[in-house]
Amino acid sequence: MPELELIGASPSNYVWTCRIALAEKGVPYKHVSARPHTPEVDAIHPFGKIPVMRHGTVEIFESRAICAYIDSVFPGPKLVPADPVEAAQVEQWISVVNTHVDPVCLRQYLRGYVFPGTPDGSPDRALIDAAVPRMEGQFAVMDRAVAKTGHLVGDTFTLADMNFLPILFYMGTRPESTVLLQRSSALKQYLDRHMERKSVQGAFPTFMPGQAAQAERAA
Ligand SMILES: N[C@@H](CCC(=O)N[C@@H](CS)C(=O)NCC(=O)O)C(=O)O
Repeated sequence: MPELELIGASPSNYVWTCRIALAEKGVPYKHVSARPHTPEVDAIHPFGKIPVMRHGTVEIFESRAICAYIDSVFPGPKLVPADPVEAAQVEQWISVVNTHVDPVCLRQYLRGYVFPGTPDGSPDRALIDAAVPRMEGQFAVMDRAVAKTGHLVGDTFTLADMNFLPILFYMGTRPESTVLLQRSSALKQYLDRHMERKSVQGAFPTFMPGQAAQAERAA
């Protein structure tokens, strides 16, 4: 079988999710670091987003599709349980994480710190302050979701957890979200526990979001 290539810079939560999935399945792969809208990414994703994947002649874009491919083509533990109810619950949480949590916690709140777009590069307080009340509600929902078993679905580490964990990690890197995490005891325990996983550590970002952009601005 040809070697699988996962293309995308490691700080991306979606790249991180796919790399956790590859490690959980035990699939050897080549990680090619590339930013959104660069030629190697644009060659596969019609909107230039990361991650994208190449496996021989197969090219796939969108993290959920990449993980579906990995789960069905390779042997190893299933990323999505075979049980139909649990499988639907995994999709339900992936959808909530990607359509509710990611847009507020990362695209709005974290972005207010790392890509503020302010003249002097200082945090965009209006963006951040508008996100925090919405995050409070989301943290409460997610805290309840993991309280019973320490997982989003059943009592195993599924693709739903793989989607959520990178976002939650970034929430521990900024002040307001750290306060929310400290108040959400089940969520905090969930984060601390699963950050220890080999698959999660092995794909840990080699730099933090915004760092390269800041370095470029300074140069
Ligand atoms: N729905 C996509 C989202 C991917 C995505 O938004 N990736 C970000 C990096 S975390 C990106 O490429 N952003 C550049 C852009 O939106 O133009 C997926 O699941 O793969």
